[in-house]
Amino acid sequence: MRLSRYFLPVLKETPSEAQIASHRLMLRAGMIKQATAGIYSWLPLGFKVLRKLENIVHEEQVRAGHIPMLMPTLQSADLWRESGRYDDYGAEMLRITDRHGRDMLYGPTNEELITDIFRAHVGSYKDLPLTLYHIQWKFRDEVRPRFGVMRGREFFMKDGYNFDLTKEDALHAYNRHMVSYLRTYERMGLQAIPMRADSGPIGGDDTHEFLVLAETGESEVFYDSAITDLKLGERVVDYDSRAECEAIVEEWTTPYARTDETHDEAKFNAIPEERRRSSRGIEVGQIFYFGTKYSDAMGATVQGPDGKSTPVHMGSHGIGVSRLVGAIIEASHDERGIIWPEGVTPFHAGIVNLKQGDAEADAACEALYASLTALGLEPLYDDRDERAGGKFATMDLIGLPWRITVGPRGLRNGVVELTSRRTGESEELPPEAAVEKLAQIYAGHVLRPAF
Ligand code: P5A
Repeated sequence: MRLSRYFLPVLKETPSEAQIASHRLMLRAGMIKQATAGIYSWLPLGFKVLRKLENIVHEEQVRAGHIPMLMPTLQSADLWRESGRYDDYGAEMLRITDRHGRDMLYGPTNEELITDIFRAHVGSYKDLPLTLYHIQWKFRDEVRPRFGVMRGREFFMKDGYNFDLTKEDALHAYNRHMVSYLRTYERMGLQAIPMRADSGPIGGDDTHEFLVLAETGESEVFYDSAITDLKLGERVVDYDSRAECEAIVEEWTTPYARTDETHDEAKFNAIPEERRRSSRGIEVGQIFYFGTKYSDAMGATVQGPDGKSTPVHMGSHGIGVSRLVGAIIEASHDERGIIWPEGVTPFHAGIVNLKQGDAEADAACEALYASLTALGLEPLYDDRDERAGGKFATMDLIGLPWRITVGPRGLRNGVVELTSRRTGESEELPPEAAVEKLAQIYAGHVLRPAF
């Protein structure tokens, strides 16, 4: 993309309404614009990051054997009356009446809708196990929407639902989700720690929240620092293997890690003092096992191997996709702007032309642009006729992990400058070597979602 042809409305001033870094930076970098309280338009740069996260979530869900689909945002109130949640959900639910006077709602979550699909089409244990998911906008009329996309009213969530014959099968689904979520967050360059939590209006006893440690997080968390050393890394996981999934869950749930809702002072104090930590965290996902809560209420049964009708065991699993954009920025920025991890960056590298209009500099930038594009990378070329300082400030603000600076002086010596946004370190090297280095850096990353 050439910056002269892009739509990147960066702001010079720091918006006064934004209290935390990610909100400020998303506004300043032209990623979002508030439409009304807690509801945002995703401008091109923000939309690109959102799509990258969505893509990673899809890939990891499919890898775990889960099946993508799409349910609508608007739902009928009748299903929610069946489960009893129409009244229970309270003021957070946005209720709408259609022209025929029918009660509708903008879905805050989809347990009822998916259970209705299940009961209409699945009748036998032979069709289990089944895990369906979608990534769709949700609406919760939060009392205090704040921090931009972190606590929105309209937000983008991946929500998945497992249907199993027995509790043991459903617990395997729970474990499988925990492992696939760990991998999902790692690919986004994040450490999200699973912590025993409270189930709230979703219900059930078994639930873990995934928290990214950050001072601006809304949750208070307590943990054993040993858990921060764990990493899935390159491990290949067989998601069908109960033992493998269970072992990984065991590894991550043995060190103490809880939110304030379930915090146990005595257990916490049993951790050696130097490893006891309490801090703030951003909740970027949550998984639940709630047994037959919805299948009992809504008659979602299958015929078991013994011929008897039995309610299915269910769980649900959510990732806050739009919140993650903010969470990644909270975890990765400095005073100059955002620092995208390679796995989610909207463009792979910026090209800064120090002397737009200089035939040699222009040609070198065009050649770099073509070579990077040919490798499947997406460069953002600042081809505007602007001062170098302004171009650097924009690149630093929008946070591309790598910048190639091209100027007549360097070109006379056959070199360009490659700079890491994270470390600030630069090296001078021939243009082809810079391209080669970027190819190596991005090897192993999925480069381009469809758009
Ligand atoms: C699990 C999927 C559920 O709703 N039902 C379907 C279950 N869980 S949850 O924890 O309530 O939400 C899942 C994740 O969505 C994000 N989230 C939000 N993001 C932005 N703004 C909000 N107002 C908001 N509310 C929830 C969180 O990341 C949460 O973990």
